[in-house]
Amino acid sequence: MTGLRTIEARPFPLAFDRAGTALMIIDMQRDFLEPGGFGELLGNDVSQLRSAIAPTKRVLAASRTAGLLVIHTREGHRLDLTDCPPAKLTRGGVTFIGTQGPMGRILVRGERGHDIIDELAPRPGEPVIDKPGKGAFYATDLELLLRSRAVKTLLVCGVTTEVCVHTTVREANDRGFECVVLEDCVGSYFPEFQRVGIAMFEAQGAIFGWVSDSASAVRALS
Ligand code: TIU
Repeated sequence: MTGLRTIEARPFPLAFDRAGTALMIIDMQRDFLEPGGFGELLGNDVSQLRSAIAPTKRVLAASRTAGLLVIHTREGHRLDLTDCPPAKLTRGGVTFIGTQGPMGRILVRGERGHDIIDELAPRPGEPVIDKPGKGAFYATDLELLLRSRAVKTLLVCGVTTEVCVHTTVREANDRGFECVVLEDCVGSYFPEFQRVGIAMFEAQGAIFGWVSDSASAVRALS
């Protein structure tokens, strides 16, 4: 399954080796994508994110066929919330995390709302990184997994573009990984944040990463 490929991307195409590439699907959880979860309780229209599901599903299928390492992440906390800093718990003066919602306790591990949506459910053997923060490298073993598999390039999908996707891509970029954000596979509750968030990756000669899309990724992997 080794072999050099090139993905069409902005600001310029990027060569990658499938053996050294991972697909990262960030926080495609019910708590962000379905009514009654953390996202909606924060006042957001969750339907804004759902357009990312179908293209991500196509990239996931192509990545599995190509033998890529597929990594899923979930934002959430321990049952006793000991890994949730008070500053996060009480943000805005209102506590949502840990309270009971229609899909269980908000952003708490093991609850229905915390889990990944059915459409993108992990397969047995695909690593799922449970993270307490916005970035997937903070307080997790993600870097160990990637280094152990000699991963250099990350294809990035998930939500939300300006929060957990941006934080994770910035963390990855500083650690020397090449990130390709697939713009139709990431979503924001705010159309202007989606537009500007995408522009920020590719500006200044790919200052944080490259921007591509699901069709280009599927083509490059086939
Ligand atoms: N609120 C928001 O836009 N996002 C988050 O809180 N977490 C993630 O982006 N996953």
